[in-house]
Amino acid sequence: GLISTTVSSLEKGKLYFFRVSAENSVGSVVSQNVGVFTTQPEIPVPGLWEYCFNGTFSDTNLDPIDAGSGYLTAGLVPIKTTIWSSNQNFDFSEGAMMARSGSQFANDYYGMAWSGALVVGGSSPVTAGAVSFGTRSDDGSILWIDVNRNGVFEAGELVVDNKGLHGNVNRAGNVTLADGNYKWAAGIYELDGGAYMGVRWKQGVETNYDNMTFVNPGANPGMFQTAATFPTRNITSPTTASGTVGPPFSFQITTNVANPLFSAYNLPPGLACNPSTGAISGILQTGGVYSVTVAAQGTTNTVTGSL
Ligand SMILES: [Ca+2]
Ligand SMILES: [Ca+2]
Ligand SMILES: [Ca+2]
Repeated sequence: GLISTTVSSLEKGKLYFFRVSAENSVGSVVSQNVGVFTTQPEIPVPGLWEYCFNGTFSDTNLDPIDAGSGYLTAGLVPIKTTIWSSNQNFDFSEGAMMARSGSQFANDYYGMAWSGALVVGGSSPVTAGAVSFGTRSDDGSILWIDVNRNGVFEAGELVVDNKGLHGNVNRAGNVTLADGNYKWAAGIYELDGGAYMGVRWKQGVETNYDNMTFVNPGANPGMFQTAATFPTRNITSPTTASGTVGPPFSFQITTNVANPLFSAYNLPPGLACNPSTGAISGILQTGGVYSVTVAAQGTTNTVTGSL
């Protein structure tokens, strides 16, 4: 019969599988074929995601910010998440940060993070070439840019390293970027005592935070969007293949997804897919028509195709 169900908590841009089962008083059966689908990536809007965290945090929540115990992993649940797109300088006193949390954290033991994508070129005030960023913070702060656009922040992409327990300290860094959009994130934690977080930027190479201007997603339309977008990717191999029972069968899955992990579902008996090469091979055991789903998972794209 026709059935429907609602599944929540799915993540963006991921590959999911399902089977259906039916049961009665005699027993149950589970569908032989696996259903495969991918969720859509986030559709960006102007601004930056802003997250407030309540608790005792340290450098490990900033470095790396999207892995391990970092703020932007599934392991930490923010007490408040908003999209910041108002005309307001990135110039937050302790009182300002407490207000942004809706007074959900007190004056000590909290953290904040901001994520989205920096847009270079087009209508953005940021143009291709060297771009500098700086933070002034009490306590530690960082600023990451996914310079190589592979969807994750890596060691060489920590643009501003202002970590550590300290009073107000200025730090700056710079990167060279081409036109496009780049995953961008900043974060701070406050242990106790005073607190402040400021983020500034300037086109070109600038090593002095005081010579830069405040980041302001509202006053610089086009500078930030809430998520990075990556070129559309797909499975590029043929959608049909035929073989005969007996002799070895082989088929190559191809894709323009970078660093793909391949998989194939509902293959005829006797065939298997090599996850690293995308080669489907084996000996066909019975004749018939099979509907196979092939998939390629990369860091920024997950795509499926029919075979
Ligand atoms: Ca404080
Ligand atoms: Ca990267
Ligand atoms: Ca402090």
